[in-house]
Amino acid sequence: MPYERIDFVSAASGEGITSKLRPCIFSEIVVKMIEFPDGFLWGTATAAYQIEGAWDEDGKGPSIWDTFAHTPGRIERAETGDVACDHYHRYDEDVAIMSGLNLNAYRFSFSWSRLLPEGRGRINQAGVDFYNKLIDSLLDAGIRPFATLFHWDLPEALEKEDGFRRRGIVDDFAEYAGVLADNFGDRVKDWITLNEPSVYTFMGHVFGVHAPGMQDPVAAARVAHHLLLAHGAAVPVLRSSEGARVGTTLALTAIEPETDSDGDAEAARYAHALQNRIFSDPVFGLGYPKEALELIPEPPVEPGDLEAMAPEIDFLGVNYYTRTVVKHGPNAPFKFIPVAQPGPRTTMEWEIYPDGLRNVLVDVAKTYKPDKIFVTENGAAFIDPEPVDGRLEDPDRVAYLKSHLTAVSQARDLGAPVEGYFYWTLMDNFEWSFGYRQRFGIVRCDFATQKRTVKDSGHFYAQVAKANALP
Ligand code: GCO
Repeated sequence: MPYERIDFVSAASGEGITSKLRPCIFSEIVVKMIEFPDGFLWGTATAAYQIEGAWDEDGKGPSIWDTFAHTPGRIERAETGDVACDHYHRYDEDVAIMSGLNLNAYRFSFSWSRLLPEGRGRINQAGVDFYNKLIDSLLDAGIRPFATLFHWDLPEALEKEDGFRRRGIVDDFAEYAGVLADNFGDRVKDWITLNEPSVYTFMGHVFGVHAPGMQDPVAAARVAHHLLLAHGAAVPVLRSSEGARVGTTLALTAIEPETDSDGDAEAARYAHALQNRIFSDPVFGLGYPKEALELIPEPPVEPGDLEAMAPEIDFLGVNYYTRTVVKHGPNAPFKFIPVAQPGPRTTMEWEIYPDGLRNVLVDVAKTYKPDKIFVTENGAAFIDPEPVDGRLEDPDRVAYLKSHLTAVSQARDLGAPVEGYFYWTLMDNFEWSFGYRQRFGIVRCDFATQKRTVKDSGHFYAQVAKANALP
């Protein structure tokens, strides 16, 4: 097992051994460690709308998520991100928590409408000031910032002009990228253009359960195409600041056929094209997969677009949560039928399936040969107990971390150039249409008092980050 180091620990000291085990030990015990390479990044990921709050403070313009969450019936229990984790006012405390957890990287997103309230043109200096303070405090704490440009909270002003359905938004996005590079590029070196364009496209424009709440497949095809062009336009702008490394983050799901039959294999090809390759193929210069084009309305491709979507990037960000198991369904709307996932689930009803993370990482490494891969999100929601005397026990999340970090290590051994892992998420936060019910954090956030409590999983993750190894 190439990814395990065997350590021999003296039984005399009994270090790390429970008292129950001690009597059984004759001379030595074996502690297996999975080690990560020097410089491996240990972080958490968040997104502006999910944590910042201060939705209309200090000149911030509204985003489509403000509008959506304020619309009755859209979010469970009518919850909103108006206050969320109040990170806008408590960023210092949150950075101190990350530092206390030995983390050396942090993925966050900029709120476009906090910086450019109208989406373009006038810059809101108070927004610039906030992100300057956040970035400086991260750097002071030795935490490397990874900044996402677009984590779905489009300025409402641009949505009024048809959002990502309008081709001209590509220029607006490039202008926004320039504002970020100019103001923060001296200190932020790692940039992520988009977060999960597939989720923004489909949940927001086909299923209507995310902002802007549309159910229009033709619009969705335009959105997908313009997101890819926006990514392509932003890369050179960001790259123009010295030392910048630019990538993008895709939601990738492990797709598995239910059986070995040819029909199930065909279903898996369609599911893979629709859920994964529809964005990853164009980003890496392969254009839209033909199976995906059979399933969605024609994207508005103009000459030169396929090249424009595929500038060279420095890394791929992979968000992985679960797998999709499918069976033959030639007459189903997307030519596959999802079947029930067999394994244990999180409270999101997502199967806990760490092998899928390994398989996805190995698959993208082989298919697209990115220079580097970061796992930019991976995590689990569970029902947590209340803290008792400042301690919160969340053994399921600890087990989830262990199994998924093992999968990352296995993927590395199989050749995937994974150089960092960002747990989703730092602290419990606004989980989109689920509101605050789904808790993913390694830090509990009590939304009534804004008190933060590090969960057992947070303490466990801190040990991993410190040792650069998984005990
Ligand atoms: C996404 C987003 C995050 C989510 C997380 C858990 O994947 O939906 O990037 O904002 O909160 O994935 O669902």
